[in-house]
Amino acid sequence: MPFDNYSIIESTLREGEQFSTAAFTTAQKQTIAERLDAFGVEMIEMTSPCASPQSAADIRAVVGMGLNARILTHIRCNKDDARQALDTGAHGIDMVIGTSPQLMKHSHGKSINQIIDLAADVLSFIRQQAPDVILRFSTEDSFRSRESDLLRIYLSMADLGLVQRLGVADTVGVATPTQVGALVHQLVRLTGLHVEFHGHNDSGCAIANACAALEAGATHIDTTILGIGERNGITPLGGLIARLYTLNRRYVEKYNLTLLPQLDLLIAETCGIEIPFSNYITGSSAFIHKAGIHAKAVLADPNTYEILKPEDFGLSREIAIGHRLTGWNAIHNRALALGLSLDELTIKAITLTVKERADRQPLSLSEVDALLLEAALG
Ligand code: HCA
Ligand code: CU
Repeated sequence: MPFDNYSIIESTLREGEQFSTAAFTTAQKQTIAERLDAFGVEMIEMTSPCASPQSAADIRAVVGMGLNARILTHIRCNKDDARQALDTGAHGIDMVIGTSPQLMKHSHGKSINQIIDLAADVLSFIRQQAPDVILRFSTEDSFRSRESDLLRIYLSMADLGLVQRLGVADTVGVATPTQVGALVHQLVRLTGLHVEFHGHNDSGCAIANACAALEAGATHIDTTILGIGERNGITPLGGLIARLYTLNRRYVEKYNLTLLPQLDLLIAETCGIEIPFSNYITGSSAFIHKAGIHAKAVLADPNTYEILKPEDFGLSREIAIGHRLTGWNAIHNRALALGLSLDELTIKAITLTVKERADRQPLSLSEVDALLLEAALG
């Protein structure tokens, strides 16, 4: 069953560090790792030790925390990077090399045959040094690579028997769910290895693509908190959770969902950004119901207009009532919440007053409350 046995590779501390305003201190990385671990992600990916001296020290610091999540680091395809990664004591090493014509020309200048030989050499070296390290091989820009090149490379890597996982990366956010499903399905069928999907969000498909990857048999999905990463980022953790929850809440039961709002807030604060109003689950308007017709139905049964239950995430819904689209059911409900028993005619008259005043300017909740109290006091 595609959604019953998947893991999240949380890459806020790797891909996320590539976000324009991210620059995490060691203490911040430890806090982020600790909260991700409490949330329940299975793996945490950290920036390459080759990036800077602090990056290498930070991997050691996070490995030293003894979390349940496995700590992975990320390297280019060369022995020096591999050596430095091994020195950090990380539980896993994610190796990547560009395979699109664009990256072969401008990134490393190697042919497909050279890529295969080099990758085999580096992976064998790592395996000799660390028989137990979790190893992944990934192609960068998989969806602009020639399919025949990809299959040659992945099959060669699988035949070596050195890696547990193959990764596909939609590096520029160009892939569609159908394309992702087709490639993942081929790799699962041809290699029998675990398959990871890493998808950028340039054209808005990152969550749909991650879901398509899982449907096709992928076992690992890369996410970052709020989706931060290069350019406009990758599959957001909260968005993936929302997507899977709406398919079947059972698929996300293994995670501590009530910790999600804190995670989003932590990253927003650390990166000096706002949580977008439209964000999945934690956006400021995610659980606000406004139009009278919606409010009436939600008050009767939230399921009418809510596919996610706010209380499952430690949040609550709000019925907005001080505007021209308001309805008397919502105003009546507010009166009851204030402990006021007003008859239907009075409630309808107050509703009309709210609408007339809101045509000039929306009312705050306390302004609506004042109208209700005034009417109750007679
Ligand atoms: C990068 C590119 C990468 C790698 C993904 C992966 C991408 O910044 O190194 O290793 O799975 O999007 O291709 O993030
Ligand atoms: Cu990426």
